[in-house]
Amino acid sequence: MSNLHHPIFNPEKSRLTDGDFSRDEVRLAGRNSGTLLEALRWDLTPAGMHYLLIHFDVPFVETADDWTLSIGGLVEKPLTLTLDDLKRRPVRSLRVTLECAGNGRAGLTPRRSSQPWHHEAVGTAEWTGTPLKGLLEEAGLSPRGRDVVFYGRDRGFSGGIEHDYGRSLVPDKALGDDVLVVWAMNGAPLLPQHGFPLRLVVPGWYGMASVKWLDRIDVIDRPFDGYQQVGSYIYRERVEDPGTPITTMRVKSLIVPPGVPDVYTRRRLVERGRVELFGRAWSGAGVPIEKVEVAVDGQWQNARLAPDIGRYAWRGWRLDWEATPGEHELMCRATDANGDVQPIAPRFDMSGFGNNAVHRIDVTVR
Ligand SMILES: Nc1nc2c(c(=O)[nH]1)N[C@H]1C(S)=C(S)[C@@H](COP(=O)(O)O)O[C@H]1N2
Ligand SMILES: [Mo]
Repeated sequence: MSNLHHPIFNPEKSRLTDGDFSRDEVRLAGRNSGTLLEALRWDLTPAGMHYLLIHFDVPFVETADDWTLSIGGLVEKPLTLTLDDLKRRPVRSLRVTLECAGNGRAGLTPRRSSQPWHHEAVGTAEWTGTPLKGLLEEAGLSPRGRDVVFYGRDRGFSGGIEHDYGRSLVPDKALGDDVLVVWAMNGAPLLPQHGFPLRLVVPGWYGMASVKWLDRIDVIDRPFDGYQQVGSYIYRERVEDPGTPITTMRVKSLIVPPGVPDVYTRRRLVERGRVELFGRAWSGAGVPIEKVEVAVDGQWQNARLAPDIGRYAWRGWRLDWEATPGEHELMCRATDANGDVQPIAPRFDMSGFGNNAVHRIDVTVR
């Protein structure tokens, strides 16, 4: 079932490059679209504009009628639930900002050959479902349960290992109030590419934890050692580092590019005079944003924060800029309530994870 090795699927762990984007990277970029930076204006990213990250193939699921979620392993009462069973349970909606842990990978030198995100692998949606906690309580976790594993219906090879997409949470985390088993996004059924008909949403964590096409939960007596848990999603500065498992999102912010773009280079042209700069800032684990600063040509000023739209959702920010003719560089930098602040330069990671360096945009003012 798992851990099957096949000679034509080579482990890709240490594939670093600093050259042009390869055909494989471009193909991945076409499959996994990002949220357009101008779409950061919406509090809730419209579903068709929300970024996508699909490791394998989107499973072909025409109807939710025969979908079931099974909960088994070290539980007192194994459960098999249909979508209707789930929808009769307590319903909860949460606004959640999801960001891919690989967001910003393309900004590192060298970079890992993988999905070449620049800045756009982040979006915010209102997810509706039922708390995972209630399901696990009904099934009754055995005291021997050490890890709760979530499997999607998608399957493929990564690092030479064939597996169903699977991720785990320790029981304490899985039994938290805010982890949801979700069937709707922004008030509509999940789109196929976002996990139809059912997915997990783990607020405050990078996206990999929010398993799509969720059909099986397995409680096990040891830490889960599936590929997506131990073979990937580990911060490592060098191949030989044991590394640190990736969990919550790092503090980060982005600017909606002002003015108008060049179609190919995306270089911006801005008219002189007052320009309202707008962007978003977020952090992980429900930690609020404390401040956002914006630099024009290296001079930092505080931006105004827009109203809070939810504990796990990004925060809007604004700054009025008197744009003067010439070439300018804009940057933004967020600080969260823990005092964590974005670095100016990216810190290197072997797999290109967790790059939360400040966002920079060059503009020409006319
Ligand atoms: N089953 C399954 N779940 C998955 C993935 C996947 O490939 N398969 N990708 C993960 C990753 S890495 C991210 S960033 C988020 C992306 O969610 P979205 O495509 O709905 O934005 O889904 C996560 N859940
Ligand atoms: Mo991701």
